[in-house]
Amino acid sequence: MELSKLTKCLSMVILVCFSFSFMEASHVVYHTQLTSSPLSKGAYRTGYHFQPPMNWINDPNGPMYYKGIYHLFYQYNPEGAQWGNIVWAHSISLDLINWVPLQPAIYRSKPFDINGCWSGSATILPGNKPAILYTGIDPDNRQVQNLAIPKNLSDPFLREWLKPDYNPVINPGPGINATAFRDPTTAWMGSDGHWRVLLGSRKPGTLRGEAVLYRSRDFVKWVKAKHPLHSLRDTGMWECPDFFPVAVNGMKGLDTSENREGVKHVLKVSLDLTRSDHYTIGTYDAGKDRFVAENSSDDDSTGLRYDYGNFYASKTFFDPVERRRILWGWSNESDTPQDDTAKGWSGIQTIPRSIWLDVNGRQLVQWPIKELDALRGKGIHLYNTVVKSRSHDEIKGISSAQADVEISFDVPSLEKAEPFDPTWTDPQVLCGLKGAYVNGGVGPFGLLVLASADMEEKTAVFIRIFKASNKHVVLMCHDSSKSSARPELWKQSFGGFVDVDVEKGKKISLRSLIDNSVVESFGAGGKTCITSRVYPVNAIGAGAHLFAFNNGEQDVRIENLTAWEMKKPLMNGL
Ligand SMILES: *[C@@H]1O[C@H](CO)[C@@H](O)[C@H](O)[C@H]1NC(C)=O
Ligand SMILES: *[C@@H]1O[C@H](CO)[C@@H](O)[C@H](O)[C@H]1NC(C)=O
Ligand SMILES: *[C@@H]1O[C@H](CO)[C@@H](O)[C@H](O)[C@H]1NC(C)=O
Ligand SMILES: *[C@@H]1O[C@H](CO)[C@@H](O)[C@H](O)[C@H]1NC(C)=O
Ligand SMILES: *[C@H]1O[C@@H](CO)[C@H](O)[C@@H](O)[C@@H]1NC(C)=O
Repeated sequence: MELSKLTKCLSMVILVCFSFSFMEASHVVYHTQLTSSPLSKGAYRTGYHFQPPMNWINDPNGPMYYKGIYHLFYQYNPEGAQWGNIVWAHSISLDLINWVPLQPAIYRSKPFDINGCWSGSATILPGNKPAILYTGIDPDNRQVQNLAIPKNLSDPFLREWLKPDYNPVINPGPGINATAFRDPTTAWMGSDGHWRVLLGSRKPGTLRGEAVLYRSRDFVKWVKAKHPLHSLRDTGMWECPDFFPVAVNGMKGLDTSENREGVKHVLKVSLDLTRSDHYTIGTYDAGKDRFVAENSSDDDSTGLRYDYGNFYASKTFFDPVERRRILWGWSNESDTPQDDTAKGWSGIQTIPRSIWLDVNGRQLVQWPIKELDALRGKGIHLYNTVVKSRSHDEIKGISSAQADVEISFDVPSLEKAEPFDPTWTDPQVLCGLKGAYVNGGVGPFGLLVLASADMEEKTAVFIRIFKASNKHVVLMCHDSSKSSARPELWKQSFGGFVDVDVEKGKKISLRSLIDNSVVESFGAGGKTCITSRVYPVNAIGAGAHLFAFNNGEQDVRIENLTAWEMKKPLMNGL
């Protein structure tokens, strides 16, 4: 089908969905709120991040590409803004930015999922046949794994899904805790022609997190492997595992079953204990079906993270059109459950990110998919502008509550860098200790976003450079401590170290996607990423301002800054 025809199709679907699913929903209004509160003004709804018109969402599920259309499913409560009654909601897109809602694809209807349709993944079987494996909650509240297949493969929208009566295809057997057994990955095929899939679990009676491995010849009958693909003590329950190959050279993504010379593997787990996603780079020993982590990379809570902020239950998929691997993650609210009820919604998905292995081989790099650039509207540019020690400058000329800001800083000298204490191993703790408003030597410098005119409210996105015994250490932080005039909110600061040789170029870049209640930042071209949720009272809409700041002793220079207003895409019928 050609693109124009599809676009027409999609707009028809929008109309249909409007009249079916959301018209009624929009009658549920909350008139009890103070009319002047940002909540009732809808000030926290995001403009270009993925969210449905209302209700609770969490994990992204089964992202895939099929016959010209991108599909995203996600955990959804059709009945309210708190977690519960979970089904697989379903949206489709031509560009991963404009989204059209469909009816839920998988909902509670059979004994094997009557208490919930939890997370899972899609696999494209030979002959271009999508299949979904997901966790169902059975009448005894056991977690079982079910297969769902499209009813009509000629329908590129994949509107209806069948759940065969032979489900569940995987039961929690001996050695498995039936309430700690969930979130099947996309399956991959070994050289023996058999499928493999991972499930997140925790070894009964221990704190050992594990990625349990199952094999199948026909995708229906699954047999547990003797050993997990990988496990690690003291990490607690592993949720939402993700396992995929990455090319050692280049930015191109690989299909999940690819395994050859010049390929490494990534294992990501979501640690229920810390509510954060961690990944490990390593080697997949296909003969033994074991994952061997590299020494540079540790899969406990000290290891690498896609995102050092509010980002969880992420999942990747391979986009065969652009040959890239794309990452989705859930960013939860950090206001209160009462706020969520008043807002009528809770949770967003972060902007889809392309991911690839860094040239240094030690970590992944992430960057917002290029399709996002189509939303850039009015823009302003600054070149060669000094941000003096202990100063801030407003970046005027655009409306910045919904914006994309790219900035590159020159750091003329590192002489004044503060000494690095080697006991500072936790970047989040360090960002709490050395926040944006604690003066430093080289940095803190960066952006103040979602700032009120009087600067009482502001969220800082910044860099701070330290001098360790043999090198410089670069820290990137989000400081949310002054993000809102409301004292009762959770205003956790977040941080990550940035693995760059700052002595060499004496430059560092930041990009922030600002979207009303979310700030999603990419340091050093996507080496370190942080997402925060913030809820200002005054820095909303036209009241949101943008500043460059420097609370270090050393002057820094903006080599180049571009800031764009961001337009609103079609977002699930709104
Ligand atoms: C399957 O989908 C195609 C494309 O949307 C449609 O033309 C056809 O009628 C559908 N078949 C059935 C049995 O629903
Ligand atoms: C099984 O999992 C549940 C839920 O995580 C947990 O409360 C329970 O302690 C686990 N049982 C064992 C034996 O580990
Ligand atoms: C880590 O591995 C690299 C090469 O794979 C090796 O050169 C290095 O010595 C190892 N480091 C440690 C601490 O084991
Ligand atoms: C400045 O940034 C813009 C957008 O990121 C880029 O297109 C341009 O090439 C940059 N200019 C310089 C001088 O680096
Ligand atoms: C998101 O919300 C914050 C604040 O309430 C919690 O501290 C986090 O644990 C929570 N994150 C997830 C993944 O649930």
